[in-house]
Amino acid sequence: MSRPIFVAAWFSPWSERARFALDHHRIDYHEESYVPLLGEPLLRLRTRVFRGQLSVPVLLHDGRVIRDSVEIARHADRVGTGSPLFPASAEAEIARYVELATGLMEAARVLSMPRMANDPAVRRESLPSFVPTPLRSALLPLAGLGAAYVARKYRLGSRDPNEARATMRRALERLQAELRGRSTLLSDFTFADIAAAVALTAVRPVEHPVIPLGPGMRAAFTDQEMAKEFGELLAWRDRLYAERRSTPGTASA
Ligand SMILES: N[C@@H](CCC(=O)N[C@@H](CS)C(=O)NCC(=O)O)C(=O)O
Repeated sequence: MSRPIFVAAWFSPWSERARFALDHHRIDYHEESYVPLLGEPLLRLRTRVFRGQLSVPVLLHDGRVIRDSVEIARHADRVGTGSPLFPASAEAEIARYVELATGLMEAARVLSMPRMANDPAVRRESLPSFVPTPLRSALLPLAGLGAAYVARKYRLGSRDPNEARATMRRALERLQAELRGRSTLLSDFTFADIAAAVALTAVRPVEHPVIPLGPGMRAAFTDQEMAKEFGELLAWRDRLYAERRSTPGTASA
């Protein structure tokens, strides 16, 4: 097996849920940091996708191009050595949780992107680590353009922030009710747990070396009110990360 290349936005929950699955399966991959807007032409060339939307994460492996976080996790299940994340007996339930978690992340993006875009300190923190310190200030306008580009691409401006908060709250209530104090959503640890745990970034990011967020990014992703209300869910997520999240694929922040 050749070494997969994982193209990811270091702090993005979509990238982290695929990275979590790759690491669970102890896959030795090389992560490349994607910068919105600037990185797109090269990614289009490498994936041979010249039309339509292209997002990250993307996994390039043995001539295959896998362009979706859940599909990357499924690929990890096929080639990796960890316990299965998509056991056949739980397919439908996992799909339901992935939908719930993705809806939560999409609603949260409506609220967090403007917080990121409007704060220069946060934009500076969002630049990947390969950008040297002396260049970071010069690249701030570019980070701003990138944030505006993502906001346009996902039509975030046309979404009602109150509606987004209501969607988030409904998803969190369902997760809390369905977890019922257990350690996993289904009888075993599956991708449902990864999807739900990572989606909780939208309420308050986990403190773990794989996502080394600075204080500005952490604040931009945090919703104080919901963090208080759903403390039980966050405590579950923190335990899950402490027990299950290995660190080989530490995001290159
Ligand atoms: N279906 C995709 C969606 C991924 C997605 O929304 N990615 C966003 C994360 S913020 C992205 O790539 N944004 C940067 C861009 O689109 O240029 C998946 O699950 O992998």
